[in-house]
Amino acid sequence: MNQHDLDVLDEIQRRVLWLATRIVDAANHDRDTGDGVKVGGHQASSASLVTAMTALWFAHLDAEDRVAVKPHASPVFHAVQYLLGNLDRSYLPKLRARGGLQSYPSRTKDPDGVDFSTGSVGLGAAAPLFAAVTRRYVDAHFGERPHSRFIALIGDAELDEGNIWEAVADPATTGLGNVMWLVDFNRQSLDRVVPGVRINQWRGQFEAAGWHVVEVKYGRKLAEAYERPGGAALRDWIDLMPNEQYQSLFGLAGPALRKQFLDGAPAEVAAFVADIPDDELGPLVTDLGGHDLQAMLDAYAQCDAVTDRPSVVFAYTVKGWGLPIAGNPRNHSALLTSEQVDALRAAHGLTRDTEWDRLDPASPAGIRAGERREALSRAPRERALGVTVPETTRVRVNKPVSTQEVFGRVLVDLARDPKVAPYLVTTAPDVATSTNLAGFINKTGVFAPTAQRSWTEDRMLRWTESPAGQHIELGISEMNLFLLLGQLGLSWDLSGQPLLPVGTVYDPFVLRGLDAFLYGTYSGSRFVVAGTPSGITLAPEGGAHQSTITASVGLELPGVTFCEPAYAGSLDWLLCDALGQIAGGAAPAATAAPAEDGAYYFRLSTRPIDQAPFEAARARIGDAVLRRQVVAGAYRLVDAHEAYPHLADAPVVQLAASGAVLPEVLAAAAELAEEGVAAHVVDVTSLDRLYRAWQRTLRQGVRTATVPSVPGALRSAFADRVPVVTVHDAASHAMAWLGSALGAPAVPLGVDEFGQSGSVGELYELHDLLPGSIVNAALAALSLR
Ligand SMILES: Cc1ncc(C[n+]2csc(CCOP(=O)(O)OP(=O)(O)O)c2C)c(N)n1
Ligand SMILES: [Mg+2]
Repeated sequence: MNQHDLDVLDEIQRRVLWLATRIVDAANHDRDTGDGVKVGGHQASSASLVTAMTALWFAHLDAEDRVAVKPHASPVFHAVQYLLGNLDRSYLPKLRARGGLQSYPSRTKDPDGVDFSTGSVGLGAAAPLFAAVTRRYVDAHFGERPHSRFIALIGDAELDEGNIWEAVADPATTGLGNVMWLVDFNRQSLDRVVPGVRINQWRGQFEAAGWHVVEVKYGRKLAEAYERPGGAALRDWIDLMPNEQYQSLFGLAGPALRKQFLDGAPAEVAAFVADIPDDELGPLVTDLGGHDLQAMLDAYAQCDAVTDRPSVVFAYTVKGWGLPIAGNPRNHSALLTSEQVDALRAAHGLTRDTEWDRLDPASPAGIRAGERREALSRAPRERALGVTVPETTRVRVNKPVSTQEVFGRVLVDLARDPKVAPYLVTTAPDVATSTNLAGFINKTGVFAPTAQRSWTEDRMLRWTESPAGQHIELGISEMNLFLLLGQLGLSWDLSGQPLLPVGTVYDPFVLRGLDAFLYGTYSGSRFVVAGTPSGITLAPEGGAHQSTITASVGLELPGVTFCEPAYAGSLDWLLCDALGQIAGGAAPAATAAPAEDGAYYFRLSTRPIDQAPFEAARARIGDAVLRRQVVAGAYRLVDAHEAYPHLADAPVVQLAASGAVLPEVLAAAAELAEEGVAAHVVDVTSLDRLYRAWQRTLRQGVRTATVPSVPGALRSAFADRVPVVTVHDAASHAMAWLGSALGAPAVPLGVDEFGQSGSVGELYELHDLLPGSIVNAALAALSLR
C-alpha cells in the first residue's frame, strides 16, 4: 500500500481508537445507573486490536468474509461499524445499557451485524473454524458459494483454553485454507503479564497440527534499526527479554526507560542505543508489528497465499496502545480518568462538540469509509429451509424397543425422504455407532473433503468417506460437537444454506460440552442433539457414565427445548416436529402449536421397553389428539377411571414420569389398583414445554395481577389438585415443581446421588424407583392432602 493510503488508514485507526475509548468512558462516566454496580469495559484490550481491525475492515475484508471479534474488543467493532455507517450514532453512549450495545459481541442482540457471538474466551476462536468446516460441507453438497474467509481475532491468553486445542487438533478441521486466526499477542491476560516467552511452544503446537504460522513482531522502525551495524545484538536482546521486563518499558520514559531497557544488556546494545535521544528510544524499542498497518496487511496477504491449511498470525501488540495505561500489568479493567480522556480528545484534535462525529465524508478518510461500506454490504439471508418435514415416519415396532434405537430408525427413514434427506447432517464425537447413527451412516456415508479408500469391509457398518457423505465424524471432544452443531445450525446465515443438523453424545458428557452448547444456542443456532444413553438405566456402566443432572440442564437452558419420550411413537412425533420447526416449513395442519425457536435436546435410553401401553393409549385417544398432547409435553398413558371403572369412588393419585422408568410406573399403578387406589399414569414427553406453559400463565398472572390459569397442556394430561408422584431417572428436583403447578401435594422420586454399577433392577431399588417404592410414594402423597 502506498504511503498516502497508509496515512489515510492511520487517520482512521486514530479515530477508531478514540471512539472505542470514549464509548467505554461514556458508559462509565456519562450515565448514572443509580445502582452502585460498576459498568466496566475494556479500553486497554480494545486499543490492542485497533490497528489489526482497522486494517481488516478498511482495507482487507470482502463482503462474504466473516469475523469473530474477541469479547473485550467489542467497542472497537462498534466504532468501526459506526465509521462505516452501519451503526446509528445514538448507540455510541449506550455500551452495556439496556437495549444498547452489548458488552461482548452478540449475533442476536447487537444492531450492527455481528457474525459470531463471543464472551466465553476460547469459543469465539473455534466458532469460525467450525463455520469453515460447515462451509466446506455446504460447498460439497450444494455447490460452491462465493468464497469467504473465516477469521477469529483472539486474545493471547485465550490460547490457555483447552477447547482451542481440541478444535485445532480435530481432523475435521484440517486443511481449511480460508481460516485465519489473529492472536492479539500483547503478552498480558487479565491478572498479569503472561510469564515466559511462550510463542515458540505455541508455534510448535500449531505447526504440528498442520497450520501456517505468521509472526508480526516488529514495526518498521525497529526493522530498520536491526539492519544497521550492531542491530543484530539489539534484536537478540529484545527477542530474549522476558515479557515482564519488556512490558514494564511501556510505563516508563526518558532516562528511567533507558536504564530499565539496558538492565543486564550486553555492552554492544548499550553502545547501539547510546546515540539515540531519550524521547526516541521508547518509541523505537516498543515499535511492535501489531501496530504497523503495512505489516498487518502483509501478514493477511501471506495468509491468503496459503490455501491448503489454516493460518494463525501472532501480532505483537501493546495492551492499551496509544493510551496512558499502555503496557501496565494492571490495565485489563483500568479506565482512563476524565482528565485523561479530555487530554486524549484534545490530542486527537476533537472537541466536546465534534467528539462523536464520523469522518468528514469529503476527506480521504471519509471517502475510504464510504467505499468500504459499499464493498462490505451484503444481502440478508433466508433462515427457513422451506421444506415440510413429515409429522411422522410411522415407525412401527412389535417388540420392546429403546428410544435410542428408535431415534436411529427415524433418521434412517427420514434419509429416504427425498425432500428432507439432502439437508440432514449428523455429527458425533466418536460415538456415532454406539448412539445408533450406524443406520443413517450406512445410507448416507461419512463426509470427507476427498474420497477415501476403505480398507476394511464390515457388514454392519459401511464406513465410506467421500464428499457426498452426510455424517461428520469428530474426535472425542464434546466441545467440538457443540461448536460444530452451533455452526451447522447457523449455516443459513454464514454459508447461505439452511441445514437440519443432528448430533449425538453420551448423555453424561453433555456437561463436558455444556459451555459450547450454551454458546450455540445463545448465538441463535438451531439443531437437534440426542443425549444417549442416559441416567442410571445405563446400569452396568456405573457412576462415571450415568447422567443425573442433565434433565435439569435441558429444562433450564434457554433456547433449548428438552424432550424425554419413552415410546417409539412419541419419539417419532417429537423428532419430526423438532426437525420441522428447524426447517421452518409450513406447519402441518394438525399442529396447533405456535412456531418455536431454538435447539432440541432429546434425552434417550438403551432400555428396551414394551410398546403395548402406548398403543393402547393411541387406540383410546386417537392419533391426532395424542400427537398434539405428546408434542405439547404430556398425555395420560393410563386413565384410571377408564382402566379401573370399579374404583370410581376410590382415592385418586397421579403418577407422572419421563423416559425409561415408565414400566415401573405402570406396574405401580396396577398394584395401587389392587390396593384400592386409582392411579392415572402421565407420560411426560417434554418437561420443558410443560414448565414453560406453566411459567407463561404464571407470569401473565403476575404481570396483570390476575389469577393465573392452569395451562392447557397440564389440564389435558393431569387431573387438577390430585396428589402426584413424579418418577424420573434423573435428579428428583427436575420434576418436583409439578406439585405446585397442579396445586397438589407431590412426592418426587429420582436420582440424587452418584450412580453405581449393577442391574437396572438393583439400581432402581437403590434409588426407590421400583414399583413398591412408587406405591409407597403414592400413599405418602395421598396422606399429604
Ligand atoms: C471462559 C472464560 N474465562 C474467563 C473469562 C474472564 N476473562 C475475560 S478476558 C480474560 C483475559 C483475557 O486475556 P487475553 O485473551 O490475553 O485478552 P487481552 O489481553 O487482549 O485482553 C479473562 C480471564 C472469560 N471471559 N471467559
Ligand atoms: Mg492478552
